Amino acid sequence: NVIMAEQERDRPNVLITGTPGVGKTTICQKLANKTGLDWIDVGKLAKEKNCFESYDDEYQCPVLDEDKVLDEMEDIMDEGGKIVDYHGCDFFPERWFDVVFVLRADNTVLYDRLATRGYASKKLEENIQCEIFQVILEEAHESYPGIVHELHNNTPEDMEKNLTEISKWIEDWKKK
Ligand code: DAT
Repeated sequence: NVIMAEQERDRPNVLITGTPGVGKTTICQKLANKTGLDWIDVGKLAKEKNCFESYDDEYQCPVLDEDKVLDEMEDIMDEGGKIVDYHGCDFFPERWFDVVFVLRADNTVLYDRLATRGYASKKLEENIQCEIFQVILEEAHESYPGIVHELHNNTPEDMEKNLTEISKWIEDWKKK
């Protein structure tokens, strides 16, 4: 029973998503320190548990075996108190999350961050397009209607503000 499962969590499950480079890793790490919730980096988990089905030569990245990732995460998510970090969100079950934050960055800011990361131009351009067309924001709204918050994350000041807002959301949830 979906509703029962949600009520049984005594700490919320939070999804932090957005295009690569918007600042998910940085925020999740700080948030985990600040709130005591556990940070689940889905890309890292997939690597550790070998959840890849093939390798994409064009993009030079492994292709996720989504079903295997979900199997690996199921028991962990049941515990509650998880901050999930991934650049996609449409394959997780809706019932896993109490709130979703989509981080956003302006395209010039994102361009610089991804160029610094050494992304090849095709991959870089596609990620910028993804951000401009709000692909992940729309994916989030479709997958988790009513619980999605968009946060702009261009500057260190933005990051502090976002950390405060997400931490406050978590504290308020626990009080309810
Ligand atoms: P992601 O995990 O979404 O790919 P990241 O946390 O690795 O992103 O951040 C990408 C780079 O941008 C990294 O060098 C840190 C920097 N960064 C992240 N958030 C920032 C912010 N709010 N202001 C300035 N720089 C930021």
